[in-house]
Amino acid sequence: MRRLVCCMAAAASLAALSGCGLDMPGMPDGRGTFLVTVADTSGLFPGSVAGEPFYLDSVEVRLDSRTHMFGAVQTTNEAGVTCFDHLATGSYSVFARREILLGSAKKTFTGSFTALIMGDKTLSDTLVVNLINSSQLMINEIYYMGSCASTFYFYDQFCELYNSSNDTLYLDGCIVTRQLGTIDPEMEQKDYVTAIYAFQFPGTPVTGREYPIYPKQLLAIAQDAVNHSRYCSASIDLTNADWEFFNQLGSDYDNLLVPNLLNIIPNKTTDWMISLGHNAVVIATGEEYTIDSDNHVRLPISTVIDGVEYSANSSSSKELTVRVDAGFAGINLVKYGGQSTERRELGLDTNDSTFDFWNPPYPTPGYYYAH
Ligand SMILES: [Ca+2]
Ligand SMILES: [Ca+2]
Ligand SMILES: [Ca+2]
Repeated sequence: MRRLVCCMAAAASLAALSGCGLDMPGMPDGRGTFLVTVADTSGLFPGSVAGEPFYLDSVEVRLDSRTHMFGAVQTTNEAGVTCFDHLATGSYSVFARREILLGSAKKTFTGSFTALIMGDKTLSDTLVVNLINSSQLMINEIYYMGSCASTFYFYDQFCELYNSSNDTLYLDGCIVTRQLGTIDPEMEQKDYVTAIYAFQFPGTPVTGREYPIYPKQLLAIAQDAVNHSRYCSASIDLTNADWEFFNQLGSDYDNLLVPNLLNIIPNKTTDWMISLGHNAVVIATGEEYTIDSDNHVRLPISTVIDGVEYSANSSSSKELTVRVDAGFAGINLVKYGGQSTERRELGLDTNDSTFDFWNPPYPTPGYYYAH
């Protein structure tokens, strides 16, 4: 690692890299070049100063197209620079990740942005990474694709939560939703998010201490806690799910051995069924919400603990504010393909699901896909 003290030095190193000479990512039709410089300003790296850019070597940088099927991974050099070339015109997501040992603790720094590559232009940009804050409750996995196309079987959907902190947290009164799947042009001006279905853990929000999730615990909430492989051989057994969505107003199945989250919307009889295409799931503290005139639930963003939007198509229009999730999980997933979407790394939450999630080949309720 070498700290560059002036911009001139950085510019010179960028110029030296023009035309790359690094590994080709393999897009023969493309002529664009993208120089990515990765820097930290936290002052946490040995030899760095807080507030000043410190260029990082050995950073894994991922480039994923948002407009066509393409992905490449490269590593920054001693000047903190890496180069992708032979790129086709289009929109790309850039993700950087670097681990260091601080004392005895392994810390992970990440950062991401999107960029537009046009024609044969060379684009240069600097990506500033930030330390992952992993002391929280988060959505770790959403399995929504279903497993049997022949019978349109998707009753095996589940949502998995993870406590990435070192403290026991409590789920009392927490709400888990299916978000309203519409494009709202005024979404970014609103201080709430809107759910079409909402289910709540028992207990008192915020202050309740009856329903723990222990440090590093993964907890699965099943649409229905049954052995789905009896109805679809490619499906999974969810009889051991930790919790179950149960709509007491409908004709929902209730596994009496698995505790329930109950529907909170008047006259709503539907189970927690989420879209197989494009949708979002939010968890909120449950301390405050209102029901609007369309019988939808408005959750103040200040009460949102985590939210994940998923879509097979990375160029979909956002339905969940970028203040909760800037990207999409589940990109390229196929309906009834039996694949799931899960965090790339336990506790990795940058609020950009395009970066935070990948698609393991099968669902892992209550455990993590080792990869
Ligand atoms: Ca149910
Ligand atoms: Ca039950
Ligand atoms: Ca899992």
